[in-house]
Amino acid sequence: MVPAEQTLSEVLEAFDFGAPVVGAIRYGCGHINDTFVVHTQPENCCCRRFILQRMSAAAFKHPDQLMENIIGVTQFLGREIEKHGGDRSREAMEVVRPKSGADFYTDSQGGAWRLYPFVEGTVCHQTADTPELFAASGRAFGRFQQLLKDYPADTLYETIPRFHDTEDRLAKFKAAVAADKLGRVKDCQPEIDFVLSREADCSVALNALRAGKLPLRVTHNDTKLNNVLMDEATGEGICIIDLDTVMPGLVLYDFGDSIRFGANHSAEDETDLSKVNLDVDLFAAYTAAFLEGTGGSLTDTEIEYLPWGAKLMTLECGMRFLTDHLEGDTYFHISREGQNLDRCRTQFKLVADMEARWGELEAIVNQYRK
Ligand code: ADP
Ligand code: GN1
Ligand code: MG
Repeated sequence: MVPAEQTLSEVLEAFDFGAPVVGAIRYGCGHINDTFVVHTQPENCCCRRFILQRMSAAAFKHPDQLMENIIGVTQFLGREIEKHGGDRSREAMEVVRPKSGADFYTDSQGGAWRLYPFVEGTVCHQTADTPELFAASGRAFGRFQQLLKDYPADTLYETIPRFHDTEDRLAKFKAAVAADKLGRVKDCQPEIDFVLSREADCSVALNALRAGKLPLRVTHNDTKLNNVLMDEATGEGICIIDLDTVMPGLVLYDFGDSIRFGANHSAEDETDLSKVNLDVDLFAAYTAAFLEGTGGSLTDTEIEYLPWGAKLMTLECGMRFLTDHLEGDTYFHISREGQNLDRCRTQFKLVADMEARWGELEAIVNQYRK
């Protein structure tokens, strides 16, 4: 794909912003899409902003299906939020169609672009500095899960096939090690061994699903702290964003991915591993708030498996970063060489911490079992 800037002016022409565009610059810390904030200047009124995104061609092979999912989900969420007396313009995303009336715009280089109003008066955090903040994100993700409980799951396309199929992620990882396309295997042996000694773990959630112990639900599947917008005034999580991977999944995926990213005080690509530690207090705060958000709807077994969600999502994500490092960084955006290996190492440090403190995690979760 050409750099997104190359077709940006063509793309800006394709949408009606309702006022003159005065600028568009890169925005946010996502690893997948190319995100821009567009500033417009309405007459006699303050600036109105939009989020303009080129969807990742490496991640999403069918932008048409992806956008059908997102339009369906955002409209459904909007109606549910209204029913509950909320403000859908701040609490649900809304797709702004291009002038053509299609769901998205395809540029002259084949890039697929979409537009959303910028949700103003919100903050997007990269680290959970306090348990209160992390709890607020947990309530929001739990509530999101609840709001979608009656969504017709069979109408959703699988935007990334086998997204959280940890067994499949393991197979892809092994294939990348065997291919060793860039000769990087020699520098990652401890990390490779870390995965190989945990092969059996990769089947724990899938075995429970196959045995009928865990139900499929409509899940977000990418519940990082920076995928929820927090109200600037109240600190509550109000709008869940990054809906690209809303698909049927296990609730432990949503719980686990939040813990993976947020229950520590370091950046995902921190190179000083002494700074990367699981914060059990943050784990507890999130657990309580997430369960509150789900309105007590999880089964006893789902709750019992929550620590596994945390460990599996962290192990899987580390494995994905390492796979991408071995394959030449074609999936996750990087800003420096070796960044995906650094990201992998933080994940494995967190997995090791979870294993060391497993009893504490189980005890916290047990408090909430019926
Ligand atoms: P990626 O898939 O690359 O992570 P996201 O959809 O999460 O892309 O967007 C990247 C960032 O852009 C988010 O973390 C957030 O800071 C910001 N963002 C996205 N959508 C909105 C929105 N509607 N209003 C305000 N900020 C947004
Ligand atoms: C990506 O899109 P973003 O940056 O919120 C990725 C997640 C990973 C995460 C790791 C579609 O999330 O699965 O857990 O990076 N999203 C996709 O930070 O692959
Ligand atoms: Mg994101």
